[in-house]
Amino acid sequence: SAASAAPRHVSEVFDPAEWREVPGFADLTDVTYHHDVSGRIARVAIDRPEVRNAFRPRTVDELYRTLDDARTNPRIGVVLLTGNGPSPRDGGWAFSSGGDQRIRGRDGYKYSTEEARVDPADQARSGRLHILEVQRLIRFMPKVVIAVVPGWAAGGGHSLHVVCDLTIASRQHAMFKQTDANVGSFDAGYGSALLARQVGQKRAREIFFLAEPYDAQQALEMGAINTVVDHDQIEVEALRQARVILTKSPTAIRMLKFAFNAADDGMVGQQLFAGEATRLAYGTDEAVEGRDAFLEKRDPDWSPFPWQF
Ligand code: S0N
Repeated sequence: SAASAAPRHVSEVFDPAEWREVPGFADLTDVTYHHDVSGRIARVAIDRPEVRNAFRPRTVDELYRTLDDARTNPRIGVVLLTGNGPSPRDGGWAFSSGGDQRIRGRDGYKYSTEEARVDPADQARSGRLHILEVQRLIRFMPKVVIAVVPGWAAGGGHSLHVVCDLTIASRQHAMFKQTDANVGSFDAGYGSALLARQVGQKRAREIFFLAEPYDAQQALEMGAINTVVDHDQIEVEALRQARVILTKSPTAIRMLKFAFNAADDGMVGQQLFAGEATRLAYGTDEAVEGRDAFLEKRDPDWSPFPWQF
């Protein structure tokens, strides 16, 4: 969809001249969603800076909706995932502090009555752990997702950065801390296992078992993130990297992302890679001959197509 008017200023490091509001998303309350002026880069940001961008079920719904819109928009090639800031209460910065602990019930996170769109009687929608659906969307979308970390990445917010393809962090304010075990939760999927692939088993266990804070430089040195930049440059650098990626072949980037994922994603990883391979195969004369022969009710003529080695 074409982006429209110049947006309001949603974060101190956000440059309104670079971005446009996306039509159809005016009802968002917990997330902001923009496309860059070229319409090729999406910016999705959690917009609850007063609670370090903790996510409640409504936040997760909006993350899913905006990320899925970016996934299905054929002009978008790169997605920036970030958190708006600073907090109006104390000036603190965050990417995300994970699940909102104030509304966690015994069977998961509850939609509060304040999240007005949800009927409290709709039990099927309560207690959902659907941040994992957002993780899978990031992991499986055939586009590059960059975590832009201006402050705290803690708990489930830490896991969100882990599942992104690249991470850029603020030299002055980014902090990484895996607090899950402090509050009796545990991301036993990508948040831990993929982290171990990234930083090694000993480090990953230390990060979870001790729950100590690491600054951007320490995270860089352990291979947990890609880039450290001065705070006021974080979105400038994110846009720069996104624009470099956009100079590459979309098919090559898609195949590479699924290739990087495949070894760790088992048969699902193979399925995604295979799906892209099939899409490429459909473009060949050989596959066209197979389809045409069926439609024309004749035997296929494979003779022009050698058994290549
Ligand atoms: C991030 C921290 C370290 C920042 O510390 P700092 O800078 O001192 O700020 P605070 O004063 O602590 O915070 C400012 C205000 O924000 C509130 N707040 C912060 N984080 C949260 C939060 N997660 N939920 C609700 N409120 C939060 C503070 O309370 C404070 O407000 P006031 O002044 O009014 O009290 C520090 O804030 C911190 O440690 N935060 C908590 C981090 C945490 O433990 N997060 C939860 C970890 N668990 C998950 O995220 C679950 C993940 C998940 O969803 C999941 C994953 C896999 C499988 C299933 C699930 C599942 O759905 O359960």
